[in-house]
Amino acid sequence: MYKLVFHVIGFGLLALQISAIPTHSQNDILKNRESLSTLSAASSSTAVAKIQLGKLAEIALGVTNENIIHKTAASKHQKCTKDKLRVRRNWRSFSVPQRKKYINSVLCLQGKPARTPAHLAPGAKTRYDDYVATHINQTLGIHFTGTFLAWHRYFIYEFEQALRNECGYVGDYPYWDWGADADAMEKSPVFDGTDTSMSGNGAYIPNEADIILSLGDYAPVILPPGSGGGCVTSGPFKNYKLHLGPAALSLPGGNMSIAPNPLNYNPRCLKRDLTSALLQSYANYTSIVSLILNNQDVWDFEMVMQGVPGSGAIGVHGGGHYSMGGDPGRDVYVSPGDPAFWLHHGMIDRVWWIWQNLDLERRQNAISGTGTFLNEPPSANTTLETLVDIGYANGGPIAMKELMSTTAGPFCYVYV
Ligand SMILES: [Cu+2]
Repeated sequence: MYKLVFHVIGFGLLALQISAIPTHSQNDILKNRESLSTLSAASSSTAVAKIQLGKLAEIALGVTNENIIHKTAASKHQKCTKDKLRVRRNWRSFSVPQRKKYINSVLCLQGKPARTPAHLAPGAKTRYDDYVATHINQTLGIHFTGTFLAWHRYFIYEFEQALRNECGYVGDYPYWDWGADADAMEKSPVFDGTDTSMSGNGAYIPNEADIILSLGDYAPVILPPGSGGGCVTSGPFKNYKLHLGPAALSLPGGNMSIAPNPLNYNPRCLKRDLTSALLQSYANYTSIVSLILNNQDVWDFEMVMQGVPGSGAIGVHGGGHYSMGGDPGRDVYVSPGDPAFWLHHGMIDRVWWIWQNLDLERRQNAISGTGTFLNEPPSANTTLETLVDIGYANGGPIAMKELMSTTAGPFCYVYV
């Protein structure tokens, strides 16, 4: 932990010395130092860990702001300046009209025709499906790989661009604060089933069996069923139809549902099985803060986030996905088919952003891993030059190096 404290403070003082524009006062930096000293380890109290996460996010915001001002002063070519900076916000902080505008723009995308040629993905009917098809196609090259974090950063950003450019959305990009829902997902403003949520639980199916996640020769991970299980019955997405998949859908009792061609047209309802116990186990405030504080190396960070195979844990990433449950919540390939996906991955990106900004010098461009799922089959290491491509969803091939900072390359945003 000593290293972390040194680097953050070091960066702050350095910026203060060389920047002509006074941004953060000596007082702010002393305050940061004070708060960092209380951040040497995640508190086992989730209430305290919540405060810790808030402080970490504040530090990340301070570092990002300083950095932009510094880069703007140093180069006329800096594209992301303070006046252009967008904020991404907790769904809880959205007003009712703001929530409705976001939801309407997602519904709009679900009503526009697909760009993916029918011979490539016959089931992709809408612009929304373009994103699901891309994720299905690339799943084995974007999870447990060196591209995982940056690919998903780019993917959700381009989804946001589609909402703005094709559906007139002008609001902020939302994230889902997992920790706040670890006690009762059903009461979450993200999942409460009101017309300002991402729709609610699925219809209750009694006596559901456990979910068994198998991965190669590793011991299976057993997850409890949730409080729903059937089709979503309320909220803005109750009439929404999934068109693609399933590709690897874990069913209660241990079976898996796999369509012969997951890209074929297979219309069906959105199912959910809200499982607060999974957030409680894997994505509570203590788990989030320890993910950020306990992993210095990007390999450890991204593996713990996704759940180290064989450890029995599924990480905050798996915790969020499987807590939605149902279909496609339990299908790694088709997961963007659940409209809550975008808020979940907003939080994933926020956690990465916080982690990066606590030691920018070492973490800004840190990449580890190959181009294939757990390096199976073996492939080359991902580098800053590796190209990622999200197919017909949006945007052309782009190098990893463009995706490492939220205020460089195509990006210009922070989380508040
Ligand atoms: Cu994914």
